[in-house]
Amino acid sequence: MPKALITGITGQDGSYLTELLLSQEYEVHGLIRKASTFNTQRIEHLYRDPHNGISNRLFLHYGDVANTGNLVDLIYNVQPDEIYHLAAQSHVRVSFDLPLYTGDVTGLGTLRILEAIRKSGLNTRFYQASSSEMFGSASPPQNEDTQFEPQSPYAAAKAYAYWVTRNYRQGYGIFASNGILFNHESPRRGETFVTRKITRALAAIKAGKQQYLYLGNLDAKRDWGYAPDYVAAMWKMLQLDAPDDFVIGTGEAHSVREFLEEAFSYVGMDWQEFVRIDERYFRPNEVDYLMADYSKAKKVIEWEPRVMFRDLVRVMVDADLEMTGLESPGQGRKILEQHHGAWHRWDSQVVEGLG
Ligand code: NAP
Ligand code: F7E
Repeated sequence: MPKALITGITGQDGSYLTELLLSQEYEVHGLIRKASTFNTQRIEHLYRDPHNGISNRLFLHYGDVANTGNLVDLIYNVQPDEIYHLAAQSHVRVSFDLPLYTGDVTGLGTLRILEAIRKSGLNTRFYQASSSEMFGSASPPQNEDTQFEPQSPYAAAKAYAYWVTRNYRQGYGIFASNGILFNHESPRRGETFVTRKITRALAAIKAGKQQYLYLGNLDAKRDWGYAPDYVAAMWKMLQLDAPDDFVIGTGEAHSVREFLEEAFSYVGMDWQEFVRIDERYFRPNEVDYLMADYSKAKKVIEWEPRVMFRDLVRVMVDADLEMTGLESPGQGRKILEQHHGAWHRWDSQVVEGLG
């Protein structure tokens, strides 16, 4: 039985990747932070129920990627075949408020794990969660050959992590790959990222619990895909004969304004009546336009996105309406049943889809 270690298992991607690996009969180990409040909601459905037949293949370990000793012990004790390093301070706006912390966790965290692998002498395959933010102000479309022009402490930390991953691959022969993922979203997306902030607010406004939605720059364009499609790409990268780096995205870009238009019009509302601009959400530097050229991934790992922009918006709106106790138009649910054979929700019923 292959063994995987996931850092960031409690995050959006960590939860979907766990479901994928468990469905492929992996034994999955996850690093979680000790918190005074619950931080395991996204994976609760996987490990809480002793009768689901999978919780005996899922193991959680306390730790922190800022803590070198704990990572060395964990990797030595678990001896994973594959490590998916997803843990990060992942919010770009927050990285301007916490630049040193972000550098330590998001940048040096990667080096700590690579060093632990090197010192352990294990033949572990390593996945680094690199980001399209590294491209920053480089012109679209961006691919593996595009030069990085990072525009935030987050992006600079990710660029550092990208390069040490390549250094350890070239210098020490470690199977270490970078997935350069463009924005990917879902009903499990953190509530302060713009897509989820919009779909949650839309549901709260419809339920009469919120009057306005306050946002920052509506002109930024992003290449938004669906997170479960993207975790499949991570896994595919580590199944290759040799390590390599890949851009993953949809090849389509839309502005925040277009996201608002698509979401509100789906439920027959006019976003302009409800959205207000608040300067607090502007960033010292903005990334204007990201759009992936994922042709290398299409060719080499045979990866393609299944859920595109309009459908993604519908999936997220349906999910937030239903989680607020409202009826949804249901198009999103239909799309997921068609593409994924299951309806992934925040409190996930995707267990049905596990083998
Ligand atoms: P996320 O939802 O913000 O999850 C981040 C995870 O990292 C959480 O499990 C968090 O734990 C954990 N974490 C944070 N600091 C930690 C620390 N010091 N030690 C141990 N764990 C720590 O992020 P995501 O959207 O799933 O993204 C996964 C990874 O891909 C991140 O590295 C992100 O930067 C990168 N990425 C994301 C996107 C995207 O569009 N989603 C695109 C490109 C790259 P808690 O639950 O305890 O906070
Ligand atoms: O912002 C604009 C904001 O925070 C998207 C992370 O997963 O993807 C994510 O980073 C755009 C930006 O994502 C608000 O200025 C307007 O232009 O949802 P976001 P991000 O910064 O693109 C990359 C690939 C990652 O790697 C990161 O980890 O939306 N925007 N108004 C706003 N953004 C937020 N958060 N909140 C607003 O009110």
